[in-house]
Amino acid sequence: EKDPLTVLVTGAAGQIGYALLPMIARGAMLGPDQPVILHVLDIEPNAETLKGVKMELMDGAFPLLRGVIATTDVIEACKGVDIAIMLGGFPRRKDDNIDLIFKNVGIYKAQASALEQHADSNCKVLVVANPANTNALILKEFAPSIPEENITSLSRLDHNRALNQISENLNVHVGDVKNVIIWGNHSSKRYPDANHAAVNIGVGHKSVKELIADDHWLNTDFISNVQNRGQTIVKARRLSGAFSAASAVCDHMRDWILGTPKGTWVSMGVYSDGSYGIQPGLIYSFPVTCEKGEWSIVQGLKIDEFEREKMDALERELIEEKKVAYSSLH
Ligand code: NAX
Repeated sequence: EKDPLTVLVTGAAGQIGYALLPMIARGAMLGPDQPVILHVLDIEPNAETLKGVKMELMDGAFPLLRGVIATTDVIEACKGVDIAIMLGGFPRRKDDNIDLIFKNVGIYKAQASALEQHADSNCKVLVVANPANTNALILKEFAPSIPEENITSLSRLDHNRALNQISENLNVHVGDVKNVIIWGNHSSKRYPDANHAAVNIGVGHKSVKELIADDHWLNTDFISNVQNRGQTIVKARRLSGAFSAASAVCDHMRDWILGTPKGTWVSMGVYSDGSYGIQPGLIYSFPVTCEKGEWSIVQGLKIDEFEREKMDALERELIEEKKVAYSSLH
């Protein structure tokens, strides 16, 4: 039997946490043969809720769940952690990252130090809390001993939303659509790109561009539908989406650790090595393939003018967010 992995979930008393924890305990994130120990962290005002969440985890009688530590102490939460899922922070009230940066950099700086000192030295981190890319950047900068390739941010929800849009438009099964790209930042400007996407058809595949009757759609409604999806769900549910985000978190970690299927890439916020001319060091969302726990950026995609303009605008936005984050630290 495999040794258990210790998974930290911050903001665990919140909405996404409530959907995510049973998924992890059932093996949806790390596989049906991987035992887990859960460390669930939230802040003092939510301590009682967190206790309730722990009780439900225990009552789930999950065979893979080998222990639960529920705490409001960051240091206790970070001890021996192999995987950290960062949901904790001030939730986005308006679609504005700048406003949120002030509220979240302090939190991410402190949690970076706690992870650096107490987590496993090869701990893999996924930042979900918004502004996700910039929170991840702060975490990377303030936890310099954690390898920079171990710190990522979530773009998988936007990626999955883009797959769904294509699937609905072409009336094909979503599991047959692959290789959309979310470039750059998880912000109101987020850019889903289907120019390199494909649909499996029996043996082989066809490009989405070939299959789509109206390719104007790809540069208009397709993009805005993905950009507005979060707000559309808020209107319908009177709450922001939660289990779709939790499921995307599982997809992100599973693919990262267990590998992406052959011929398929996914979108992840990762530190830029300068690929596609993006400023090195930013946490920027790229198409990546993963193998044996390591991601690599898909190289050599032909970028047209429309894509270039969007990719550059998102880079500028992240540079601006970085500036604001640093100014609010001093
Ligand atoms: P909730 O407000 O329901 O939960 C957030 C939880 O974090 C709360 O329980 C709160 O007490 C806790 N928290 C606040 N400060 C903390 C701290 N310093 N340490 C530990 N916990 C702390 O939000 P929820 O709907 O669960 O969303 C979680 C985060 O994900 C939000 O920041 C949200 O904006 C972000 N999202 C990011 C997405 C992405 O694609 N990157 C999509 C989904 C989601 O909207």
